[in-house]
Amino acid sequence: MTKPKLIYFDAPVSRGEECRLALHLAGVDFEDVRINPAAWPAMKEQTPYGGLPVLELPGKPALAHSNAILVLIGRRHGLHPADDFEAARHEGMMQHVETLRAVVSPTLRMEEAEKKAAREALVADFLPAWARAADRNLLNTPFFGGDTLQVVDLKLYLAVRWFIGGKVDHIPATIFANCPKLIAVHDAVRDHPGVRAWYARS
Ligand SMILES: N[C@@H](CCC(=O)N[C@@H](CS)C(=O)NCC(=O)O)C(=O)O
Repeated sequence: MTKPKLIYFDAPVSRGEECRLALHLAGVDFEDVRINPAAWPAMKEQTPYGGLPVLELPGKPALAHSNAILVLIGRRHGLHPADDFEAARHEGMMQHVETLRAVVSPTLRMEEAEKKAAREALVADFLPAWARAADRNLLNTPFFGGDTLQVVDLKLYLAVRWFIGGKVDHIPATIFANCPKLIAVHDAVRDHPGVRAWYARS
């Protein structure tokens, strides 16, 4: 292996896409390996914890869990705070995004009636509470740490983008409308030149 390899499903979403964006913004020349879902069952037990993304670096064992990957990239390339307390604060917010995914993701596999009921319950309670907690921990603007984009912002961006596009059935696109700081992070990441460059690539 001559260059880093980021392995994820062939979709521009979630944990894999935030790691791809981090590598791109860090200026790392990486191999963007995209797995067909049909190939996944045979691969699953070969990954460190049975999930993707996985980052492979020359001479190192495979690294998994999106937050570990993001923190490593962030630390090495100035996209994560050097101050240990501020870094931990960022990691707390990154864990908050993982909590959101852990609660919402099971609904992806539900049949329609069960999915509708589960998501309506999330809209009534969990999602607004999650967003309020995110918003009150956003002490700076436009990014979580102030003026510069860091890996936590990529994670928040992917999480917010998931919902506000209006493509998650039974969850209104306005679900985070009362959380202006959360929306501001999303918009600032979306409009960041490096992020725009990633999506403009052919
Ligand atoms: N804690 C892990 C979760 C990994 C995870 O569950 N990834 C999903 C895709 S976003 C996956 O691999 N799903 C397929 C499976 O679990 O078999 C992380 O943060 O990377």
